[in-house]
Amino acid sequence: MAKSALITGITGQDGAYLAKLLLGKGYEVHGLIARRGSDTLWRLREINVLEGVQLIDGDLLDQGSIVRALEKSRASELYNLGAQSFVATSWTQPALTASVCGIGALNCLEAIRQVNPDVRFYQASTSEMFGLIQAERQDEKTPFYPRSPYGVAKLFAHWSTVNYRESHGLHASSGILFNHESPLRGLEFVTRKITDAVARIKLGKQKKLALGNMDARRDWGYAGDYVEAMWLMLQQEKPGDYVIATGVTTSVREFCRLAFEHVGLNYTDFVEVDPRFYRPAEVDILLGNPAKAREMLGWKLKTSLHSLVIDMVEADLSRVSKI
Ligand code: G4F
Repeated sequence: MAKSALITGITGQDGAYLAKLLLGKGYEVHGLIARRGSDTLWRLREINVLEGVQLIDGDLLDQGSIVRALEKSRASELYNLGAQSFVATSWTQPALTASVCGIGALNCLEAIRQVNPDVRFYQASTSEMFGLIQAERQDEKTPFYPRSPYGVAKLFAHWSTVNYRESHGLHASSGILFNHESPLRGLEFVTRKITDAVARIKLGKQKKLALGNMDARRDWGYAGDYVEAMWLMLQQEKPGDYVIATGVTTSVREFCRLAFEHVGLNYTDFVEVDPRFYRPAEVDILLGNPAKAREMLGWKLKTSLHSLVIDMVEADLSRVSKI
């Protein structure tokens, strides 16, 4: 019988790639979907997985709907990717962020306990929990110091996952994923904001690009590579926490340079700094050490930042040219 998986946040970037990966492995894939947005399904459509997945109405804030989704899907794996994932918004909507990112994870863990404690659980933890970094390269042992309401909420979810593993013996794992991007990234995130602007500027549809802190540095990988790590975590005999990262850190400025350079432009001619995009507290630099994932999961990074930038710019050129 085919294995069944339930994904919260299936309409997001990671949800779409994970759905594709699991369908390719012969899983029955179910997605919990809160039908709030206007076209929340575009990513699933774009990578041709919409037809293959089964969508179940429900909300992370409503534990009963997670219970029903687990019963209906008979899932043996639950991937909790649902979130208010835009860090900047977490300062203007801190309580919503805490509920969705924090209580949402707790609701999943409780639902598993209620329906079937053998269901394996993946929690989408994040490098944002390291915030004001306490070590030059962050790994599973680095102390956390979140700098945003989002980071604080995710830390609650992370420790809840550890706690349910230790208190109730659940097979609950946390992937501490560093930033991961793709052509399916939302336009509010800096990488996609840049590649979309590069395409519009190149095609004469935009003149300037306004950014915030261009000196911030991130460890950027490709989302398609990272969802494989999620799956690998749930295939291990024992649950655990794993850092997933590239081990390379790059500034927003350098990302801009690479993206503009790909279309033969110089970013300094188009990019302006606008303090409106500064954050009340910044995470200046992130740099992960994925050694444990490499050793224990056999996880391998396949995509370089340079080829990721090119893929994103090319995808946006193709999209913008059709508008
Ligand atoms: O692309 P960002 O908005 O991503 P951020 O805040 O690092 O968060 C992402 O990665 C986390 C993992 O560490 C996830 F947990 C989270 O859900 C999300 O996926 O911003 C990246 C950096 C920041 O330092 C920001 O201040 O880029 C800087 N930045 C500079 N100008 C900008 C802009 N960010 C955005 N979004 N827009 C700007 O104009």
